[in-house]
Amino acid sequence: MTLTESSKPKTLSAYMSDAWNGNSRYEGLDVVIAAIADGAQQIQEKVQLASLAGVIGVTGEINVQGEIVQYLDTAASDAFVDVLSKSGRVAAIGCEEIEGTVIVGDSARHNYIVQMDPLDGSSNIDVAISIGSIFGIWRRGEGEAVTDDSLLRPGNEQVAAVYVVYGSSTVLVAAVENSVQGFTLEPTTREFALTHPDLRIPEKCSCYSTNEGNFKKLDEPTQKAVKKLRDSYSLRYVGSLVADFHRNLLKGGIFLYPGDPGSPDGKLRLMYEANPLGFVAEQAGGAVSSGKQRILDIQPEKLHQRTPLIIGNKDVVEQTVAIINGA
Ligand code: FDP
Repeated sequence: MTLTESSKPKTLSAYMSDAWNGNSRYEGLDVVIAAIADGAQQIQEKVQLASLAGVIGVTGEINVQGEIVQYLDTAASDAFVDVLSKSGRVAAIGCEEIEGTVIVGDSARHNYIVQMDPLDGSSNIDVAISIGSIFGIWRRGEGEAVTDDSLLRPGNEQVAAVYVVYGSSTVLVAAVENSVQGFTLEPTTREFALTHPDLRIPEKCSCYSTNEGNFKKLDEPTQKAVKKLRDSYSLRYVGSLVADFHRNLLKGGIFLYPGDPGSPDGKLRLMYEANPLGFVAEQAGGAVSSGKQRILDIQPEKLHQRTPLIIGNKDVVEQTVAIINGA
Protein backbone atom coordinates (compact mmCIF):
# COMPACT_ATOMS: atom_id res chain seq x y z
CA MET A 1 0.00 0.00 0.00
CA THR A 2 1.31 3.46 -0.85
CA LEU A 3 0.39 6.34 1.37
CA THR A 4 -0.53 9.61 -0.29
CA GLU A 5 0.99 12.79 1.18
CA SER A 6 -2.31 13.63 2.91
CA SER A 7 -2.81 10.17 4.44
CA LYS A 8 0.72 9.95 5.81
CA PRO A 9 0.84 10.12 9.60
CA LYS A 10 2.34 13.27 11.10
CA THR A 11 5.98 13.11 12.09
CA LEU A 12 7.00 13.74 15.69
CA SER A 13 8.52 17.10 14.79
CA ALA A 14 5.44 18.20 12.80
CA TYR A 15 3.19 17.10 15.65
CA MET A 16 5.17 19.05 18.28
CA SER A 17 5.34 22.16 16.18
CA ASP A 18 1.57 22.08 15.51
CA ALA A 19 0.58 21.24 19.08
CA TRP A 20 2.89 23.46 21.12
CA ASN A 21 3.92 26.34 18.90
CA GLY A 22 3.38 29.61 20.77
CA ASN A 23 2.61 27.86 24.08
CA SER A 24 5.11 29.36 26.53
CA ARG A 25 4.64 26.48 28.98
CA TYR A 26 6.31 24.18 26.46
CA GLU A 27 8.93 26.59 25.12
CA GLY A 28 11.86 24.50 23.89
CA LEU A 29 10.24 21.18 24.85
CA ASP A 30 10.19 20.10 21.20
CA VAL A 31 13.99 20.42 21.15
CA VAL A 32 14.33 18.24 24.26
CA ILE A 33 12.01 15.55 22.87
CA ALA A 34 13.70 15.68 19.46
CA ALA A 35 17.01 15.05 21.27
CA ILE A 36 15.46 12.05 23.05
CA ALA A 37 14.17 10.74 19.70
CA ASP A 38 17.65 11.11 18.24
CA GLY A 39 19.26 9.24 21.17
CA ALA A 40 16.58 6.55 20.93
CA GLN A 41 17.43 5.89 17.30
CA GLN A 42 21.10 5.46 18.22
CA ILE A 43 20.23 3.03 21.00
CA GLN A 44 17.70 1.13 18.90
CA GLU A 45 20.49 0.30 16.43
CA LYS A 46 22.77 -0.91 19.22
CA VAL A 47 19.99 -2.95 20.84
CA GLN A 48 19.39 -4.75 17.54
CA LEU A 49 23.08 -5.64 17.43
CA ALA A 50 22.83 -7.17 20.90
CA SER A 51 21.35 -10.35 19.39
CA LEU A 52 24.59 -10.66 17.42
CA ALA A 53 26.66 -10.36 20.59
CA GLY A 54 27.95 -13.92 20.35
CA VAL A 55 29.01 -13.39 16.76
CA ILE A 56 30.53 -10.00 17.41
CA GLY A 57 32.23 -11.55 20.42
CA VAL A 58 34.42 -13.63 18.15
CA THR A 59 36.15 -10.46 17.09
CA GLY A 60 36.84 -9.77 20.74
CA GLU A 61 34.85 -6.52 20.65
CA ILE A 62 32.01 -7.64 22.90
CA ASN A 63 32.52 -11.15 24.10
CA VAL A 64 30.19 -12.23 26.86
CA GLN A 65 26.54 -11.53 27.60
CA GLY A 66 27.35 -9.70 30.82
CA GLU A 67 29.57 -7.35 28.89
CA ILE A 68 26.98 -6.50 26.25
CA VAL A 69 24.52 -5.65 29.00
CA GLN A 70 27.04 -3.39 30.67
CA TYR A 71 28.14 -1.96 27.34
CA LEU A 72 24.57 -1.06 26.31
CA ASP A 73 23.69 0.40 29.70
CA THR A 74 26.68 2.71 29.49
CA ALA A 75 26.23 3.43 25.78
CA ALA A 76 22.60 4.43 26.38
CA SER A 77 23.52 6.65 29.30
CA ASP A 78 26.34 8.32 27.33
CA ALA A 79 24.18 8.78 24.22
CA PHE A 80 21.28 10.42 26.04
CA VAL A 81 23.52 12.64 28.21
CA ASP A 82 25.23 13.73 24.99
CA VAL A 83 22.08 14.55 22.97
CA LEU A 84 20.32 16.21 25.92
CA SER A 85 23.39 18.31 26.77
CA LYS A 86 23.76 19.39 23.14
CA SER A 87 20.05 20.32 22.92
CA GLY A 88 20.90 23.59 24.69
CA ARG A 89 17.62 23.36 26.60
CA VAL A 90 18.52 21.05 29.49
CA ALA A 91 20.01 22.50 32.68
CA ALA A 92 20.57 19.26 34.63
CA ILE A 93 20.21 15.53 34.14
CA GLY A 94 19.64 12.71 36.61
CA CYS A 95 20.36 9.20 35.39
CA GLU A 96 20.07 5.69 36.76
CA GLU A 97 23.63 4.98 35.66
CA ILE A 98 25.13 8.12 37.23
CA GLU A 99 25.52 8.62 40.98
CA GLY A 100 25.13 12.42 41.15
CA THR A 101 23.59 15.27 39.17
CA VAL A 102 24.92 16.07 35.69
CA ILE A 103 24.88 19.87 35.58
CA VAL A 104 24.75 21.05 31.98
CA GLY A 105 24.13 24.82 31.92
CA ASP A 106 22.34 27.67 33.62
CA SER A 107 21.52 30.17 30.90
CA ALA A 108 17.89 31.28 30.50
CA ARG A 109 17.56 28.85 27.58
CA HIS A 110 18.48 25.88 29.79
CA ASN A 111 14.90 25.67 31.03
CA TYR A 112 14.37 21.92 31.57
CA ILE A 113 15.49 19.30 34.07
CA VAL A 114 15.46 15.67 32.89
CA GLN A 115 15.53 12.44 34.89
CA MET A 116 16.08 9.24 32.95
CA ASP A 117 16.45 5.52 32.98
CA PRO A 118 18.45 5.20 29.75
CA LEU A 119 17.96 1.43 29.42
CA ASP A 120 15.12 -0.08 31.38
CA GLY A 121 14.80 -3.86 31.63
CA SER A 122 18.46 -4.45 30.94
CA SER A 123 18.32 -8.09 32.09
CA ASN A 124 16.29 -8.69 28.90
CA ILE A 125 18.88 -7.23 26.50
CA ASP A 126 20.64 -10.40 25.53
CA VAL A 127 17.49 -12.52 25.13
CA ALA A 128 15.86 -10.38 22.43
CA ILE A 129 12.98 -9.19 24.65
CA SER A 130 11.62 -5.63 24.58
CA ILE A 131 13.44 -3.05 26.65
CA GLY A 132 13.15 0.73 26.76
CA SER A 133 14.17 4.18 27.96
CA ILE A 134 12.18 6.44 30.31
CA PHE A 135 12.33 10.23 30.84
CA GLY A 136 10.65 12.60 33.29
CA ILE A 137 10.84 16.28 32.30
CA TRP A 138 10.50 19.25 34.65
CA ARG A 139 10.68 23.02 34.04
CA ARG A 140 13.53 24.86 35.72
CA GLY A 141 12.25 27.99 37.46
CA GLU A 142 13.25 31.30 35.87
CA GLY A 143 16.66 32.33 37.22
CA GLU A 144 16.73 29.28 39.50
CA ALA A 145 20.27 28.16 40.39
CA VAL A 146 21.26 24.76 39.02
CA THR A 147 22.64 22.67 41.87
CA ASP A 148 22.92 19.03 42.92
CA ASP A 149 19.47 19.36 44.48
CA SER A 150 17.81 20.64 41.29
CA LEU A 151 16.63 17.11 40.54
CA LEU A 152 14.70 16.56 43.76
CA ARG A 153 11.28 17.61 42.48
CA PRO A 154 7.99 15.82 43.01
CA GLY A 155 6.41 14.06 40.04
CA ASN A 156 3.39 16.38 40.15
CA GLU A 157 5.64 19.18 38.85
CA GLN A 158 6.57 17.28 35.67
CA VAL A 159 5.57 19.09 32.49
CA ALA A 160 6.15 16.09 30.26
CA ALA A 161 7.22 12.47 30.25
CA VAL A 162 8.49 10.29 27.44
CA TYR A 163 9.27 6.62 27.08
CA VAL A 164 10.61 4.53 24.24
CA VAL A 165 10.09 0.79 23.75
CA TYR A 166 12.63 -1.08 21.63
CA GLY A 167 10.45 -4.04 20.64
CA SER A 168 9.09 -5.61 17.48
CA SER A 169 8.85 -1.95 16.48
CA THR A 170 10.37 1.08 18.17
CA VAL A 171 7.69 3.22 19.78
CA LEU A 172 8.05 6.62 21.46
CA VAL A 173 5.23 7.82 23.71
CA ALA A 174 5.18 11.48 24.76
CA ALA A 175 2.81 12.94 27.35
CA VAL A 176 2.03 16.48 28.43
CA GLU A 177 -0.97 17.61 30.43
CA ASN A 178 -4.11 15.84 29.11
CA SER A 179 -2.33 14.48 26.05
CA VAL A 180 -0.55 11.20 25.37
CA GLN A 181 0.69 10.56 21.84
CA GLY A 182 2.40 7.45 20.48
CA PHE A 183 4.85 7.49 17.55
CA THR A 184 6.42 4.56 15.70
CA LEU A 185 9.87 4.68 14.12
CA GLU A 186 9.53 4.31 10.37
CA PRO A 187 12.68 2.35 9.45
CA THR A 188 13.10 3.72 5.92
CA THR A 189 12.69 7.44 6.66
CA ARG A 190 14.14 7.16 10.21
CA GLU A 191 11.28 9.40 11.40
CA PHE A 192 8.90 8.80 14.27
CA ALA A 193 5.34 8.86 12.84
CA LEU A 194 2.18 9.50 14.86
CA THR A 195 0.57 6.05 14.97
CA HIS A 196 -1.24 6.15 18.33
CA PRO A 197 -2.85 9.60 18.68
CA ASP A 198 -4.62 10.65 21.89
CA LEU A 199 -3.95 7.49 23.87
CA ARG A 200 -6.37 6.64 26.69
CA ILE A 201 -6.10 3.52 28.77
CA PRO A 202 -9.09 1.30 27.80
CA GLU A 203 -11.96 1.20 30.32
CA LYS A 204 -11.65 -2.55 30.68
CA CYS A 205 -8.63 -3.95 32.49
CA SER A 206 -7.55 -7.11 30.69
CA CYS A 207 -4.45 -8.25 32.54
CA TYR A 208 -2.26 -7.91 35.62
CA SER A 209 1.53 -7.81 35.55
CA THR A 210 3.61 -8.74 38.56
CA ASN A 211 6.52 -10.99 39.46
CA GLU A 212 4.54 -13.97 40.78
CA GLY A 213 7.81 -15.51 41.96
CA ASN A 214 7.83 -12.94 44.77
CA PHE A 215 4.38 -13.96 46.07
CA LYS A 216 5.62 -15.79 49.16
CA LYS A 217 7.64 -12.76 50.28
CA LEU A 218 4.58 -10.46 50.34
CA ASP A 219 2.67 -9.54 53.47
CA GLU A 220 -0.80 -11.00 53.85
CA PRO A 221 -2.89 -8.03 52.58
CA THR A 222 -0.67 -7.73 49.48
CA GLN A 223 -1.03 -11.47 48.85
CA LYS A 224 -4.79 -10.99 49.12
CA ALA A 225 -4.63 -8.19 46.51
CA VAL A 226 -2.59 -10.37 44.14
CA LYS A 227 -5.00 -13.30 44.61
CA LYS A 228 -7.90 -11.02 43.69
CA LEU A 229 -6.08 -9.97 40.50
CA ARG A 230 -5.35 -13.64 39.68
CA ASP A 231 -9.05 -14.44 39.98
CA SER A 232 -10.03 -11.57 37.70
CA TYR A 233 -7.43 -11.14 34.93
CA SER A 234 -4.85 -12.88 32.76
CA LEU A 235 -1.22 -12.66 33.88
CA ARG A 236 1.16 -10.91 31.47
CA TYR A 237 4.69 -10.16 32.75
CA VAL A 238 7.56 -9.30 30.40
CA GLY A 239 9.89 -8.24 33.19
CA SER A 240 10.75 -4.94 31.48
CA LEU A 241 8.70 -2.26 33.21
CA VAL A 242 8.44 -0.08 30.13
CA ALA A 243 7.20 -2.97 27.94
CA ASP A 244 4.69 -4.16 30.56
CA PHE A 245 3.47 -0.60 31.04
CA HIS A 246 3.13 0.03 27.30
CA ARG A 247 1.06 -3.12 26.76
CA ASN A 248 -1.19 -2.23 29.69
CA LEU A 249 -1.63 1.33 28.41
CA LEU A 250 -2.75 0.03 25.02
CA LYS A 251 -4.82 -2.93 26.15
CA GLY A 252 -5.86 -2.09 29.72
CA GLY A 253 -4.07 -3.57 32.68
CA ILE A 254 -2.41 -3.10 36.02
CA PHE A 255 1.29 -3.47 36.85
CA LEU A 256 2.43 -3.90 40.42
CA TYR A 257 5.84 -4.20 42.01
CA PRO A 258 4.93 -3.92 45.68
CA GLY A 259 7.19 -3.69 48.68
CA ASP A 260 7.57 -6.66 51.01
CA PRO A 261 8.69 -6.90 54.65
CA GLY A 262 12.31 -7.48 53.53
CA SER A 263 12.30 -4.57 51.01
CA PRO A 264 9.49 -2.21 52.02
CA ASP A 265 10.38 0.21 49.20
CA GLY A 266 10.23 -2.45 46.50
CA LYS A 267 12.67 -2.42 43.61
CA LEU A 268 11.73 0.30 41.16
CA ARG A 269 13.03 3.86 41.18
CA LEU A 270 10.85 6.84 41.97
CA MET A 271 12.48 9.55 39.89
CA TYR A 272 13.04 7.91 36.53
CA GLU A 273 10.65 4.96 36.49
CA ALA A 274 7.59 5.56 38.71
CA ASN A 275 7.22 9.34 38.23
CA PRO A 276 7.43 9.51 34.43
CA LEU A 277 5.26 6.43 33.84
CA GLY A 278 2.88 7.66 36.54
CA PHE A 279 2.56 10.97 34.72
CA VAL A 280 1.81 9.16 31.43
CA ALA A 281 -0.73 6.88 33.15
CA GLU A 282 -2.61 9.79 34.72
CA GLN A 283 -2.74 11.81 31.49
CA ALA A 284 -4.17 8.70 29.81
CA GLY A 285 -6.91 8.36 32.45
CA GLY A 286 -5.13 5.79 34.63
CA ALA A 287 -3.72 6.01 38.16
CA VAL A 288 -0.48 5.41 40.02
CA SER A 289 0.17 4.69 43.68
CA SER A 290 2.88 3.52 46.05
CA GLY A 291 0.19 1.73 48.08
CA LYS A 292 0.31 4.59 50.59
CA GLN A 293 -0.07 7.64 48.37
CA ARG A 294 -0.22 8.94 44.82
CA ILE A 295 3.29 8.45 43.42
CA LEU A 296 3.40 11.96 41.96
CA ASP A 297 2.89 13.54 45.40
CA ILE A 298 5.96 11.90 46.97
CA GLN A 299 8.56 14.54 47.91
CA PRO A 300 11.85 12.89 46.87
CA GLU A 301 14.70 12.77 49.36
CA LYS A 302 17.30 10.96 47.28
CA LEU A 303 18.04 10.77 43.59
CA HIS A 304 17.96 7.01 43.38
CA GLN A 305 15.23 6.26 45.91
CA ARG A 306 12.97 3.27 45.38
CA THR A 307 9.22 3.01 45.69
CA PRO A 308 6.56 0.31 45.51
CA LEU A 309 4.61 0.84 42.29
CA ILE A 310 0.99 0.09 41.41
CA ILE A 311 -0.01 1.56 38.06
CA GLY A 312 -2.68 1.14 35.39
CA ASN A 313 -6.48 1.22 35.18
CA LYS A 314 -7.73 3.68 37.80
CA ASP A 315 -10.51 1.55 39.29
CA VAL A 316 -8.28 -1.53 39.57
CA VAL A 317 -5.38 0.46 41.06
CA GLU A 318 -7.78 1.93 43.66
CA GLN A 319 -9.23 -1.46 44.48
CA THR A 320 -5.77 -3.06 44.78
CA VAL A 321 -4.49 -0.25 47.03
CA ALA A 322 -7.58 -0.58 49.23
CA ILE A 323 -6.95 -4.33 49.71
CA ILE A 324 -3.25 -3.72 50.44
CA ASN A 325 -4.41 -1.33 53.15
CA GLY A 326 -6.66 -3.88 54.77
CA ALA A 327 -10.02 -3.63 52.97
P1 FDP B 1 15.78 -4.92 35.15
O1 FDP B 1 16.06 -5.47 36.52
O2 FDP B 1 15.89 -5.94 34.05
O3 FDP B 1 16.52 -3.66 34.85
O4 FDP B 1 14.07 -1.44 36.39
C1 FDP B 1 14.27 -2.67 36.82
C2 FDP B 1 13.52 -3.79 36.12
O5 FDP B 1 14.22 -4.48 35.15
C3 FDP B 1 12.18 -3.38 35.46
O6 FDP B 1 12.31 -2.97 34.13
C4 FDP B 1 11.34 -4.61 35.58
O7 FDP B 1 9.96 -4.38 35.59
C5 FDP B 1 11.81 -5.18 36.91
O8 FDP B 1 13.12 -4.66 37.14
C6 FDP B 1 11.89 -6.67 36.88
O9 FDP B 1 12.24 -7.12 38.15
P2 FDP B 1 12.13 -8.68 38.56
O10 FDP B 1 13.14 -9.38 37.72
O11 FDP B 1 12.45 -8.67 40.00
O12 FDP B 1 10.73 -9.11 38.25
